[in-house]
Amino acid sequence: MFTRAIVRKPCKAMLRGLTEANMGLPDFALACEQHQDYINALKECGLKVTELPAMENYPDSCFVEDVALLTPKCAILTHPGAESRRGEVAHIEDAITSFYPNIERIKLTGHVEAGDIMMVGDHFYIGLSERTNIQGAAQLISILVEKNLSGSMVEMSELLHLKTGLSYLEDNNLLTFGEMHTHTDFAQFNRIEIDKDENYAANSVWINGTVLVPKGFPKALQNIQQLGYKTREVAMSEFQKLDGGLSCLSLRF
Ligand code: CIR
Repeated sequence: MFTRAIVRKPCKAMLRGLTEANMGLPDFALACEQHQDYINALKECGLKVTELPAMENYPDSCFVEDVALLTPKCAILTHPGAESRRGEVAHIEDAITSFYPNIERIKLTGHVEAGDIMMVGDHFYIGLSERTNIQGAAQLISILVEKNLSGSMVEMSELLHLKTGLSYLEDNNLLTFGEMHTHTDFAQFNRIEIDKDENYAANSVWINGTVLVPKGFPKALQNIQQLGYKTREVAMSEFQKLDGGLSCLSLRF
């Protein structure tokens, strides 16, 4: 169960955020509205939410998930593969020190963005992407092992981040899209394949029994409901334009 979340407000500079989506520029006012509803959804799931202020120097800084990994046993600051995002790390450190007295960190030549990390109990799957390299993943695994946790690297080729195409919904249920549906590393899970035309919904988030699902993907929503989960839709159109999914907008712990 999670008790807390950390989010960071979107900034006006988000219009210059990294993206390969080709969906046009985000509407800042609508993004702020959607972000507020996202916070409401986290609160409805019982989380106490720490809201950090917008940071205009970092266009992608609302995607807080990428810059830290928060586990029940430790916090690890990442070293993002995207150069423009590296400065976000020091700012998230300030926010997590009150919750985690000892903070570990990924160092050069390692790169990790935590959108590439999926937690399944005590095990952490780490996607090797353009943002997360082998050196970073190896550092992360040795930190996890010291804490009696474990990690493994996942080869991938099509997705921005591992969780762009995967979401663990607990109870052995895994939402999958594209290459992840047939990936041998996940053969033991009950895989629920998300259709190509709804691929964005492969990034949904389990929080304390409720699954947050991006709004506008009816087949995915129905699939998740058929598994027995309570669901809460959240409009994400403005973040989707920046390749950001539901999980990216918060650190949950
Ligand atoms: C980026 O490219 O870094 C941002 N525009 C989107 C980050 C999305 N984060 C995630 O999937 N964990």
